[in-house]
Amino acid sequence: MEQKPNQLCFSKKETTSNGWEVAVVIGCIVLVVLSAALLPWGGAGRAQVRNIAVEGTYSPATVEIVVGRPADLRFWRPSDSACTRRLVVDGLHISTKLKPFGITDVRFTPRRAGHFAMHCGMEHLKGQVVVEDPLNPSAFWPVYF
Ligand SMILES: [Cu+2]
Repeated sequence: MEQKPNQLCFSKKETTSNGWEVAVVIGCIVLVVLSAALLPWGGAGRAQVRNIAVEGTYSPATVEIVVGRPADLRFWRPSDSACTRRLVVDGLHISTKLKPFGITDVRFTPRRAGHFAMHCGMEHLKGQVVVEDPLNPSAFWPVYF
């Protein structure tokens, strides 16, 4: 009885509201999924900067980057020990000297995915550069797929 005057209005409002809520929720999910999927390719021109300290070990020892995008590995070497002078990354054509008491930028664009061993000239210090390919995860996770 009481709801008779605005029954039409009420039911109409409810339907509209539900439709909007569903649309907004679906829209949000689509946006989140899309942005997450596109994130690795976002800003193709921007370098992937990673900072690595070189003192007794590489810290962090594992550096993760994405294939096809410029990378800038910044090696900070706070000593002049002969051991840490040369940096070699197998398979990525990297063999360079790291300057003592400073930062050396090692810039390159990885063209293939995989795990690449990173080490000093004498292979005392060891680490790895992991190049991920979001389009081909099997190259990145050979053990699991
Ligand atoms: Cu060494």
